Order: sequence, then structure tokens, then C-alpha cells
Amino acid sequence: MRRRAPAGTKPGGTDPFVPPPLSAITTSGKIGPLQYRLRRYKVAARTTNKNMLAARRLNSAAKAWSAAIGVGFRRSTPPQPTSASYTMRMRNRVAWQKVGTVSGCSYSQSTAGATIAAVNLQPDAKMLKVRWTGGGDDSYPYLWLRDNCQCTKCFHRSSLSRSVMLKDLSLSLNCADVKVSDGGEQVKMQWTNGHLGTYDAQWLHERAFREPRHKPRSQECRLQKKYWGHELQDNVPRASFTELLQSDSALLAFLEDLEILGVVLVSDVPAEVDQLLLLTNHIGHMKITHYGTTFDVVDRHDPNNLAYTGGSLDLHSDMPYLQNKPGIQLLHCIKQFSGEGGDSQLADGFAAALKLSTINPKYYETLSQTMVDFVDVGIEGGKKFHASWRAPVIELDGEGTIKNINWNQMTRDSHFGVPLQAAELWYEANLVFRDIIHDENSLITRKLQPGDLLVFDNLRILHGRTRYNAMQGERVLQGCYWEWDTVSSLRRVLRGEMAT
Ligand code: NM2
Ligand code: OGA
Ligand code: ZN
Ligand code: ZN
Repeated sequence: MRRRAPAGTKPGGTDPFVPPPLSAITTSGKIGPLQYRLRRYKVAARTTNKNMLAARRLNSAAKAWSAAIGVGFRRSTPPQPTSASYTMRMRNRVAWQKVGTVSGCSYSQSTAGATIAAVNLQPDAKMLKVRWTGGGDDSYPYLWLRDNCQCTKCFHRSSLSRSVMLKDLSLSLNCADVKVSDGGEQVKMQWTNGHLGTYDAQWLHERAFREPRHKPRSQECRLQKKYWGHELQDNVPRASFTELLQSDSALLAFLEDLEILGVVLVSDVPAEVDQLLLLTNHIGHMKITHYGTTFDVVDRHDPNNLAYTGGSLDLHSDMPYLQNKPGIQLLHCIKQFSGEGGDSQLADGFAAALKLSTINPKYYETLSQTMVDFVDVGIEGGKKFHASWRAPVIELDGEGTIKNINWNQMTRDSHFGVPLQAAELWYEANLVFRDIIHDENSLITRKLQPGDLLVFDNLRILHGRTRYNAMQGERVLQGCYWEWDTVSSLRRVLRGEMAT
């Protein structure tokens, strides 16, 4: 699928909302040193298992980094007048400009209409081999075929769920006979236990085990992130609140920007409370925490959180003391402090972590291996809370890809359950990471104005605020959280609808 350029815009043109090419906005672009270190690391890694693990992690960080450098760019929908005719046009067109690179996915290939020329049972390998009319062969394991039988007994139509039970699967499974019917559009397998399985050719073709997978499951794929530094300052993706509420294509562009760059600045939000609820209703639902559904970030008399003071907030991600910390944070500016201070700061924590991996792989490993306790104890709305969770600052998934930055100086526990000798190294690593995050090349800043709504990825982007004198004036932000599960689901649904 190709994204069409919105009328009147030039792909990759000089539109102020088009961020610069990624080569210009990565924090360093120092792929060279990383590859060099990677090679050295790999050599060292051959010696011990521990190093092997570290090298695997580093390798995947390197992959993520080079993938980020290689991606194309997309634009968000620029704010536009919201006349009725414009709104109609927005509804009727696709707001894409360029196909975003989707990790492991391609939207271009279609295998529609695949038919089977011949089938062949391979009892020794326990596989079915299929020869396609259009050329090429694919093999499917018997167990997978039985498990994924598409007959009405084994697959429940309305729930789109597998209903064959695990007890019906057996390693001694065998196939007695196979037949192709409907001019090559269907295959029927007679299993030795008496069950007759049915499969559409097209359905099988889309699920071929062939590498690389030629028909990826596009709707489930993640968008490729683009890492940024200070260069994003004047290129933060923008969205218009009115359009988000009216146009699915604007909503989709917003969700994609949020996934790719991790931050979007929404404007024209009425400077009144509960506007977040309107947008949340569009998205699905919010994530409720012990601070409530929405919360007012104001200077409070007896604050249970540093956010509820006029003090500065060091760059942080919210709530690492929760097992599932909020995926996305929204901060709607209703009133801004008129004097100096109250400015927002943002940094890309993933970019910073990748940079750390290039500068000092050992520190990267320390921050991704050392478990840190976070805690939040207090009372809100008359209810006591005691939240506690333990996670590394740079949290990796099973494949060594960064999935979460847990960075919060305010709520990091003073209990630090590491061996005595490990504490010093962790602080060393942590302070180097701090320097990367706080480097002026990493930061973007903005003093939010009434009507602004800052939306950002709380797993990735670190946010902070400069102090303001709460005795001299008021400042009111209303905030709430969303979860990535909700947002990614909607993004896939909308993308699917736009594609058809
Ligand atoms: N609230 C209190 O991590 C944190 O404690 C941030 C911010 C919800 C505004 C909490
Ligand atoms: C918060 C927070 C920033 C601000 O409430 O979590 O970081 O600008 N607030 O007040
Ligand atoms: Zn069946
Ligand atoms: Zn915060």
C-alpha cells in the first residue's frame, strides 16, 4: 500500500510539519563506533556465556539503531481550517504521505488468488507439501495443520478462535489421504483418527513457513520507531484537537506519529477541564491509577507527589513503581504560570539508551541488568496506596530490544538490593546516562500554552518541568494515561480501514 499525499502538499517538501530526514535527527548517527565496538565485543563474547548474552543484546541494539537510520519519513496532518467541506475531505481521503517502514512487514505484496497445483504427503517428515499454480512449493507440518484446522468444528467463526482442544493433538498424528478440490482452491486432509480437515489455498498461502515471510501479518506489526534529539525541537508532530475528534485519518496520523516519534503536540484544545475525556472516548478508555482517572497537576497544600508542587521535576517517566506503568501520558495545559518557569522538557530515552550502548557497552549492560526498586506510598482521595516494583533502568525484552526506560529519580527506592560492589558501578553508569539525557543535543523544550495538549510515550520519552513560583500565580495541567494495547489496537483497525 502506498500512502497518498494529502492534496496540496509535497511529499518530503518544506512543509514545517515534515520532520527532517532521520540522518539529521538521530542524536549522533555514530553507527561507525558502534559497529566497531560490536565487532570487538563479539570477539570477546566468544569466550564466555555471559559475554555471549551481552553481545546478543548489543547486537539487537545495533540492529535497532541501524534500522532507525534507514527508515523513511512520514508527516502528520498539519493543522488546517476546519470548515465543513474540509472535514468532509479529511474523512474521504487517506492522510498518508509515504509508506512508513513497518518492522518485518511489507504492505505491498498480495497473494490473493493463490491456487494449488499439486499436493504431496511426506509421512517421514510429517509434512504436507503444496505446489502452487503460480510456481513454488511450501511445506506445512502435520501438527500445525491439525492444530489450525479450519473446519467448523475446529475453528469458531464468529469469535475467530481456535476451538480444537489441546487434548485433540497428538504427536502420533498421521494423515491417511489428501485431496485438492474446487479447482485448486481447497485442500482436504483425512487424518488417520477419522477427522476431516479443510483448508483454503489462499489461507494456506498466506501462512507459508517460507523465509522471508512473504505475506506478513500487517495489522499486527509495529511501526518502526525513529529516534530523535534536539533536532525535533521545531519539528514536533502536530495535531489539531478538532480534527482528531472529527476525522479518522487525522486520528490515524496522530497515532502513528505517537508510535514512531513518541510525542505529539495537540493544539486548539479548549482550555477547560475534561477535554481529555472527549479524546479518550475516541481512543477507547484510559488507564486508571491510584492518582485517579484524570488528575490535576497543580500546586497542592500537602502534596503526595512532587508533581503537585511548584518545584522542578527532573526528567522522568511516570510510575515505574507499577508492574505495568502507563504507556502513554497526556498533559493538557489549562492555565500556564505567567512568570518564568513551568516549562516542559522532553528527551528520547530510547535514543539515549542506544547512544549509551555505543559510548559504553558496559554501562549499557549495567543499566539493563541491574534491578532497581521504585516505590510510591501515600494517600489519595482518602485511600492509602503502596505501589512497589523492581525493574532495570533500561528494560529489554527477550530479544534484547529496549522496551521501556524506567527513569524516575523521585520515586526510586532508597532500598537498593544489589551486592555492595555493584552499587558504585551502577551509579557510574547512571550518571553517564543522565549526562546523555540532559545533553542539550537530546532535549526539546516548550512552555505549554493554554489549549496545548502534550501526548507522549511514557515507556520511551522522559519528561520534566522547570520550577515555577506557585506563590506568584497559578498553573493548571490536567493529565491522564492511556495504554499502548488500546492505542495500538485502534491504530491497526484504522490502518486496516484506510487500506481497503
Ligand atoms: N501524578 C501524580 O511517577 C510519578 O509518581 C508521577 C504524577 C499522577 C501527576 C505521578
Ligand atoms: C507529571 C509531570 C509535568 C508538568 O505530572 O507527571 O511530570 O509540567 N508534570 O507539570
Ligand atoms: Zn477440523
Ligand atoms: Zn511526570
